[in-house]
Amino acid sequence: MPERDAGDLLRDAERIVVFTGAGMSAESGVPTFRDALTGLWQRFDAQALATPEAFEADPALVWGWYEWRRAEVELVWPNAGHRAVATIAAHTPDTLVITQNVDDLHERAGTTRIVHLHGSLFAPRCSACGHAAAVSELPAEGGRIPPPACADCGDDVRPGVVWFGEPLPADALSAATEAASDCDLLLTIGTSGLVHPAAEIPYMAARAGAAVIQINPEPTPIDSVATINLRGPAAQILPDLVC
Ligand code: BV8
Ligand code: ZN
Repeated sequence: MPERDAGDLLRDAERIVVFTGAGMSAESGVPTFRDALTGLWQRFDAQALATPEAFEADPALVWGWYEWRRAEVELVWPNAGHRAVATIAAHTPDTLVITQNVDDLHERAGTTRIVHLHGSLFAPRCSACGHAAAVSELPAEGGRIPPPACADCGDDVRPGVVWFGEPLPADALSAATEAASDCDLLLTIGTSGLVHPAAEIPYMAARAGAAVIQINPEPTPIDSVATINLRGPAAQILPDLVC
């Protein structure tokens, strides 16, 4: 029997997980995690800035970085890859998007069933009492911006993202683990597979017997479990898959 290609796997799948990383948003122009270090922040290491310790040491620096990144996301649009993912979900209702990204481009492309493993730029909360805070007016310019005070307890509001050294939201991680262990197809798109425990998702699906399709211009550790490797940019490859 001729080997089934990615389009066949997609057409036949009944339970799909789409696992995405920063490469999913690259063609929209969203700076990837490491590219988001320009201007004031260029002398920092992203992994050092995206930590509770950095926020503790200099809340205005870290809050300013996230507000600048949110402003960047608000300037761009979902790309053809995000729209193709929304088409997949419309065609196969039992599709869950599990993203490591903190932008809202999957939502703006029309996808509704999404798990944000690393939180969102659009869900600030109080660093003390956890009270959800309003998304403030976009900053007029970049730079250090003192975080707003919590309306409930007055403590600093923090970005609604998961920092290095912080646990992933338990509900998000269990929904993702459950879906990955039960799907019959997992698409992994634009992730280097280096950040744990999110990086374990494709391996969970492969162990459970799912087919794994990887879309990435570069090789990654996930090559070892990919049924099919599509080497190239998501916004070019995905639309051809769904047409
Ligand atoms: C935790 C939000 C424990 C913030 C982010 C096990 C082994 C090793 C290390 C660890 C481990 N367990 C824990 C760790 C430590 C750490 C970790 O994994 N470190 C790594 C770096 C070694 N993990 C943690 O700290 C996690 N927490 O485990 O807590 C715990 C448990 C209980 C109680 C207390 C503590 C938390 C990790 C979450 C960190 N937050 N994001 C923010 O955004 O500011 S992660 C952040 O970096 C992004 O979300 C992304 O996931 C990650 C990587 O970013 P990028 O490099 O930009 O993107 P990506 O890796 O996806 O690479 C881009 C890819 O796209 C490339 O492959 C490229 O080829 C491709 N590409 C480019 N263009 C395109 C494309 N693909 C397709 N189309 C294109 N056009
Ligand atoms: Zn509070």
